Amino acid sequence: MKRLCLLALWLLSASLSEAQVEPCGPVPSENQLRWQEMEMYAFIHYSLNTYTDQEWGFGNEDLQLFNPSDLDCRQWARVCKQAGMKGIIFTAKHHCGFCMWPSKYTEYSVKNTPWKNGQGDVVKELADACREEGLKFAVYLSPWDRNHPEYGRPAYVTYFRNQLRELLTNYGEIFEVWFDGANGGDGWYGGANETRRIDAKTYYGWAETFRMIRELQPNCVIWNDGGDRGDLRWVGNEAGSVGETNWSLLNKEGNVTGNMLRFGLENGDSWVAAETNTSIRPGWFYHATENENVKSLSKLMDTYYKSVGRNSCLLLNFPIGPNGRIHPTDSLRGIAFNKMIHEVFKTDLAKKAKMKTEAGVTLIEFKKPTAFNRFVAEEDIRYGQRVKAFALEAFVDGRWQPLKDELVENGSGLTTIGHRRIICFPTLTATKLRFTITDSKAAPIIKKVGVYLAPDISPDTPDAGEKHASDYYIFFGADKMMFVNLDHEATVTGFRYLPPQDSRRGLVTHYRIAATTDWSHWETLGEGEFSNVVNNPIWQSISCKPTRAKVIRVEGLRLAEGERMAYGDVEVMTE
Ligand code: FUL
Repeated sequence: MKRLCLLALWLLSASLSEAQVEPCGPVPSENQLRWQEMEMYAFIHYSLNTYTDQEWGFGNEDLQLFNPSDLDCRQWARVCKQAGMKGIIFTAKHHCGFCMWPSKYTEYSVKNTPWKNGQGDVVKELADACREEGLKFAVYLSPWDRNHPEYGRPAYVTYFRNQLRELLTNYGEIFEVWFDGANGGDGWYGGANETRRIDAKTYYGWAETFRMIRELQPNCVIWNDGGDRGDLRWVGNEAGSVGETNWSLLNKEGNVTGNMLRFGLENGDSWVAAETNTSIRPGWFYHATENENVKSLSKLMDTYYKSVGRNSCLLLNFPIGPNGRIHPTDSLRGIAFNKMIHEVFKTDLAKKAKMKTEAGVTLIEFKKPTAFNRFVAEEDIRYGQRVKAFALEAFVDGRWQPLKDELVENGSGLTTIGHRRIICFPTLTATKLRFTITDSKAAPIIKKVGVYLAPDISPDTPDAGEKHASDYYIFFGADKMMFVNLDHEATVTGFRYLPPQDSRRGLVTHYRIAATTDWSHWETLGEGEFSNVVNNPIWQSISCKPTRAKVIRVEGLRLAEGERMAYGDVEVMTE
């Protein structure tokens, strides 16, 4: 194994004066460093969609629908805090254009709803609640606005900036602004009811908007997807994972490919760290049909390892229900999640061991055979991200055994480190652990290594919700098409569908199911009718010939009622 000869910086950075350390490549700004330290913060999706059971409103939804009986932003803030979130990003305006604050630039806002007789301001209530709980506050302002008559023309950009100015001046410190890149084209647009295309790079005039943000909120980071490069980047999916190789770099100019979002760019010229966004449920907005599908504790831990554990921050969404509160299942799960993170990382076994570092090799010698299954390393990213690859070996039964990241399918997964890297492997009992940096852009500056023993999560773990559907990542490609993404490629022998239990809406009566390993070749697993399912909505089972699959596509060819298919649970049978 190639070992790098490292400078004395290794683990000793604290004893060197900062002036002696030369940065390597781009380094994070103060704002980006502060942001990285947050590690986890919440998204809250709440809008008129909550009352129409939609993910994307068209822009003509009736304002009378917004009248929550029990809206309580303090409950949101308390839950998020107990779930370990350091702040909240709120959908002040989603694509439908409805404003959760009484903007003076539009009539399409809370001020014309029955809620509090039009006197309410959800943004203010939440900003205040966050401050009371010691959380930071941030806003999601959708550039795409399907309500505004001028969308697509210059007047809308002025409107958008006016709204942003309201949000950045009236609600205290804002830690992040979130500009979604979605622009599906069609919308109500003040009654025009048409499709409008814009060029996201030129239309919004981002440079001027960014200048305004820097001036009004100098400590704020910008997340921008689709226009000028912001401070943070999307990871290319909403499933909750960034690449195991994750450089916090991109080029300032030029197109960003899916791979660049996922892995960053090793030699990028700008620091653009990865923010991993995902929802605690399949959807971003609340749907009663998903109450049984809140992600399980093990799925959330997997998300944590694949985001915070891969040099990213985790932005975890909690939808608000029609009553104006976070659903109890989501809050209990969120709290269980935070508890589990504390449980896993409460005892650093390396602290009780003898640790020495020489020529880039750190040897941890335990006093007695010690069981562990997690390894953590952290670079001091103030001086740039340096490590390209490393090795981990455990001394078990008298010989060195190489370890790999069990959450990575191809290769060992032992590549970049950055702010924090967590490596998961099956529990082993060893007397020594060896951590060797094998490739690095410059002398690595490692500020911490740690070794931990994570407890098992079982269906008996309180509030863990360990059951079928929550183990898969499920999402909708269209109203009548859902995808079930398996963690690993597997041989599928059947599929089970539990209809929604409390309503016929979305219940699938006729189905078609297909499988793929590569998203391009689909193998049909079955097509037909779930007989008597309306009267008796029990588990429906379909067997198929053994087929390799990574993703299952389920089409609801006919529904008992409604336009959007729904499910109570699903299960994929594998060999
Ligand atoms: C997406 C949006 O289109 C979704 O509705 C949601 O807000 C998510 C966080 O970003 O791209």
